[in-house]
Amino acid sequence: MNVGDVSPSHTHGTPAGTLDRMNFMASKTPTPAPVAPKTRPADDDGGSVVLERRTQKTKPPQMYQVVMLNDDYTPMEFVVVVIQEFFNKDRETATQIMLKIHLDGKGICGVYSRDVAATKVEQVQEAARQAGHPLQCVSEPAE
Ligand code: TYC
Repeated sequence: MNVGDVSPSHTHGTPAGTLDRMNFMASKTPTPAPVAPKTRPADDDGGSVVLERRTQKTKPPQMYQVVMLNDDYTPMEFVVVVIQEFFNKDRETATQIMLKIHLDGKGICGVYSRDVAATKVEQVQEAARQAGHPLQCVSEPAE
């Protein structure tokens, strides 16, 4: 039976040729759905799976070093405590870093992601401001 046998196109406003096309399409065998790729190794490949090596596309994020600056007024003890507190250094390491800053004019207290470095700078500046010391530190790209 054809579609046109039930509803003749010319009496129901269907454009001429439409029913012919529908009957043509209905006569086609549907194409089979795509078969999912095998997730297990085939029987004859010895059970090995080869992974293609891809060129690495992402590079690690830029890191930032927090650099503390020397001045003539901030007490050494305050600097040591700040380095211990905000840069998680033990007392000996903090003392070495403080002395390096004192002697060289500046020194690296730690290396972090950009946001963490910015937060460290704010914490140091706020602690110095509250204590009334001119201690300064900045963050800058490492390497
Ligand atoms: N130069 C300071 C002093 O002699 C000590 C000091 C060290 C200050 C490190 C700041 O980042 C600094 N009291």
